[in-house]
Amino acid sequence: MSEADAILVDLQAAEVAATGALGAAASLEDLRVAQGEVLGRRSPLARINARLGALDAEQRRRVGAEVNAARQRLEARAASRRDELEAAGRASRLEADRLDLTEAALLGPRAWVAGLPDRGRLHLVTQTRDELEDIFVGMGFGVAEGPEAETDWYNFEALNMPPAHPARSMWDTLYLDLGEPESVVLRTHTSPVQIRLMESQPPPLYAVAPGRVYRKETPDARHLAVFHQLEGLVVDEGIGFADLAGTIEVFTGAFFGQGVHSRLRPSYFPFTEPSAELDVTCPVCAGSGCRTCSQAGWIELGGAGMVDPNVFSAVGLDPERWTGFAFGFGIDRLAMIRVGLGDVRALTDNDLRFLHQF
Ligand code: FA5
Repeated sequence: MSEADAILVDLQAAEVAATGALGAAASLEDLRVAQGEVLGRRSPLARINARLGALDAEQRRRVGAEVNAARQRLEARAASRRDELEAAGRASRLEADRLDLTEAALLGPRAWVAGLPDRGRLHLVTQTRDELEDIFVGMGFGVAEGPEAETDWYNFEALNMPPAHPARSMWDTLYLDLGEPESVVLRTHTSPVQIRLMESQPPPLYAVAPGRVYRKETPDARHLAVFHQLEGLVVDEGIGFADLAGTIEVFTGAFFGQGVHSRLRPSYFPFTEPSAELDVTCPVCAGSGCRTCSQAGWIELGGAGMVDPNVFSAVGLDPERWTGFAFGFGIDRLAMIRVGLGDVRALTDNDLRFLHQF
């Protein structure tokens, strides 16, 4: 057999062995080693290449082309094996990351207490907001929302507080660095939604608007800097103070249960006239006086009153024709009272031992 033929026989054997070695690589690392062995400088292929020097020019060209073709086939096989191994790696990583949610769902809400995974729940404040919405929807109210970043007009001016009005200091305001200085605020209450409601639809209006509000306050046992309010607004013909008092009383019974009553105390808000502070019987002591209510028997929930004629004028409604009432109370405060919580900050501490009780 000529040397050229001998080389071709060896080449064929080397290619078969090399193809097998590449296909047998079980990992990317295996493949890297196998590639070095079958295509590297000390590989059978490299030794075959070295033998080409002994051939004459014509044979060298012919056999050399065969060696190159074999090398290209082996490189292609190495690349396809790499693709296979990478795809398998991705599939097994995905499989390992899979979350089996069925088990947690089956374990139920008390699972956490037993140290088992738990399916989670809504925050107490969210549960309270949902329940408030349900109660008012049951009384025929719609549910509205407004933006948390408000212009000075909605948060103050349209609510009968022109620039520099002293009542603005009732709310410690956080301003956003947007537009003219002090023109955009983080809303200090949900009352601006009253304006948005009256601007966007004609009376009669019966709506509540729950949402987050912001004040520049240092949190303490009864105050948060970010908390939630529920605004209520009714605008219709012939609405009087008794409608306000009746609505609040029905709501109080529905939320706290029979035995808890409401009362309205004279107060001042620029956007209502007359205005009232809204209290409910302390549900902890049923009105006899305890620590929660500072011995008063009553707990303050929010403010309320008849919509001021200036507010109607600001939104272009005729105060001679339309009358209405508005109220606004703290959702966190309501949740706190109902579960007998001594410190409102527990709602934002994110201590799971606390949150899992509700
Ligand atoms: C207002 O914010 C008025 N917009 C309420 C209103 C609406 C009056 C419509 C008339 C007509 P006030 O600042 O008092 O009023 O807040 C209302 C309620 O929000 C409070 O009674 C309390 O329940 C809750 N609240 C106020 N500040 C905080 C705070 N820092 N942390 C938690 N709750 C608060």
